[in-house]
Amino acid sequence: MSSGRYLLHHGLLMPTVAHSEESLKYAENFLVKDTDVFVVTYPKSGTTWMQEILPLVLNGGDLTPVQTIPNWDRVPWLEETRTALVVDCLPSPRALVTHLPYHLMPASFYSSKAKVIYVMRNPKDVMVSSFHFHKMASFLDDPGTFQEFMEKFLEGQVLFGKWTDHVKSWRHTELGDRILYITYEEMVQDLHGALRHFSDFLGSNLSEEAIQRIAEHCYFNNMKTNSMSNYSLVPQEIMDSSKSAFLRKGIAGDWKNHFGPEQEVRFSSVIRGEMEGESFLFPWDLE
Ligand code: PPS
Repeated sequence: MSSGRYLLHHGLLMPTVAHSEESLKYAENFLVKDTDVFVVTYPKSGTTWMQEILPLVLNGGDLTPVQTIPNWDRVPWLEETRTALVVDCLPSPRALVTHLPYHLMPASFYSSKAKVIYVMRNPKDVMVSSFHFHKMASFLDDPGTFQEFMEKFLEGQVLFGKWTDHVKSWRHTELGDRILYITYEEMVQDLHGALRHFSDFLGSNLSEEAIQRIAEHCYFNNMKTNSMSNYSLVPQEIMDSSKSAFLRKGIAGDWKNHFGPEQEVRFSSVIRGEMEGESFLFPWDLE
């Protein structure tokens, strides 16, 4: 690991390109409002997609923000350096994303009425997406071979630590009906249905027509062309889309094109072991 590229926050690796001691202090002391909505994800689970969806669900389907504001300023990451700069420009209700585990949220979050949408994705696809991201992002270490990266992923020597710790932390909360769980796979399968869920959960009361319009805009092939969301605004020396696009494939199950049989067995058995005793079901096969 190249030290200048990462910092460690409570044992979790974060890239210094977007995180600093100050931004993490800022996140810790952030004053959460009751009307705030947080999207929570482990990296590569659908964050950018939700940065597109959430403003539209909250504003009734007006495309202006997603056509004019880059995703990182439109729905900023609580823990990143941009938040302090743009927070005063956010419309109400404020929409934020975070990769933080539950216990590292700001103190004011727990006693607030802020709502949370937690998006989970098949960890095999998360790892594949992350592997390609490490190849195209010059601010991250080279991932090495797929096998080497898999071992790092399973050990939690990757951004934001272990996938299993993240999903478990957000399953054991006191949030009750303040949190909605959804999977990337459900969104891929039925985006329209997912949008209806979000609308009901957030009390947005979206019409069928508005949901249809939002869905059309947020389908992978359409969203991929939105320069405010596809990271084409970032210089090529920082993110090289000729190596891999940020919005790469946008499908469920791409892991099947990457994992060999032994890798699949090893990966599944580690994840299964760490999820033992957990009652929640996955919409994918862990075999
Ligand atoms: S990050 O770096 O944590 O913000 O990455 P994140 O946005 O969470 O994850 C990137 C993956 O999400 C896919 N994506 C989408 N899939 C389907 N539909 C839409 N609209 C969409 N937008 C982003 C993106 O392609 C990455 O997955 P992969 O498997 O690499 O394609």
